[in-house]
Amino acid sequence: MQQFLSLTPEVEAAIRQNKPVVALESTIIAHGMPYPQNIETALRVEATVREAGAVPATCAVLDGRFRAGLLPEEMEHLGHAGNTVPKASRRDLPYLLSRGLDGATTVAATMIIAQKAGIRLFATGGIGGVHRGAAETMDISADLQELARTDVAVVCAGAKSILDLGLTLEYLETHGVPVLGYQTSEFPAFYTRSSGLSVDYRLDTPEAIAQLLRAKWAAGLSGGVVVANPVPGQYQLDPGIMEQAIEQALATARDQQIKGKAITPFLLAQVKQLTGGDSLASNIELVCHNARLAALCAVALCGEPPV
Ligand code: PSU
Ligand code: MN
Repeated sequence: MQQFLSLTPEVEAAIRQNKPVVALESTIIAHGMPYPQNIETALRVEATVREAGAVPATCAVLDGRFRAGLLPEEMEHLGHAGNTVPKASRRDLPYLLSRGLDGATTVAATMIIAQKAGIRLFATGGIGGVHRGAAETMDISADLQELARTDVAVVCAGAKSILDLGLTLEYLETHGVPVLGYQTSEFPAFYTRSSGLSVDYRLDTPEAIAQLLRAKWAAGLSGGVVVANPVPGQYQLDPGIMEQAIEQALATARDQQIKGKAITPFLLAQVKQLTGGDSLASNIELVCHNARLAALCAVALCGEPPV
C-alpha cells in the first residue's frame, strides 16, 4: 500500500497518535467552484477544521499517488488547473496511478484514500446520488456504492436536487448505509434545509454520532454513514428559484447530450450561473459548516467512550 499512499508528516503523526483528522475532497476545488474562490474556500475549510480541534487532510491523486494532506502550493495547483485536472472516482484511480497522473478526487475516491490512511471522518458539500431519470439512464453516482463498502462517515448538507433525492435515499437503504440527521429529522437538499424526505435517525450531538460510528464498526458492520447537516438558515436559498434553475439546467444538459462523469459538473456550473453569486456564497458557508461538524465528530470519536 505504501507504494501508492503519501501522507504529510502532520497527518501521519496525527493518525499514528490517534488524534482527530478530517478528510476533505478535491473535486470540489478543481471542478466545483471557480478560481480563486475555490482555493480561498479550501484554505478556509482547513482552518475551520483546525479551529474545531482536528487536523485537516485534503485528499487528491498527485503524480500517480494517493495523497492525504496537501501543501498550500499543491492546493493552489489544483485550484488553478481547475477542470483540466481529471475528476477521479473509483474507476479512474488505476489509470491515474499507473500513468503517474493527477486527479481531483470525488467523494468516492476521497473515501478510498481516507480509509487507506486510517481517517474516519470526511467533510464535503454534497454527495453524488441517483440522478433524475435514472430509471432510463442508470446514472447512479459511484459515491453511493462507496458509502456501501468503505468505512468512512461523510458529513454533507444532503444532496442537491439536481438529483432524485427520494431514489438516492432508497438506494442507500438497500445498501445498508445509515443516513443520520444532525439536529434534524429531514434530509436536507444542499441549498435548502428541507426536502420533505426523512432521515433514518436524528442525532443531536457529535458524541451521539461518534457512539453510533464506534458501535457500527466495532460490530463489524462495514461501510460508511451519511451525516446530513442542513445549511445554516441565513444562507438558505429560495426553493422555488432553485427548482427553476435546476429544471433549466437539466433541459440544457439534455439538449447538449451531456452524459457520464461530465453531467454533475455541468449541472453544478449551470445552476451556479442561473442563480448568480448567491449559490456560491451558500455553497462556501455550508462546506465550512460541515467541516466544523466533522471535526467535532472526529474529536468525539478519538475521545474515551463514556462508560
Ligand atoms: N455535488 C455537489 N458538489 C460537488 C459534487 C457533488 O453539490 O462538487 C462532486 C463531488 O465530488 C461528488 C461528485 O463526489 O461531484 C459526484 O459526481 P458523479 O455524480 O459523477 O458521481
Ligand atoms: Mn454519473
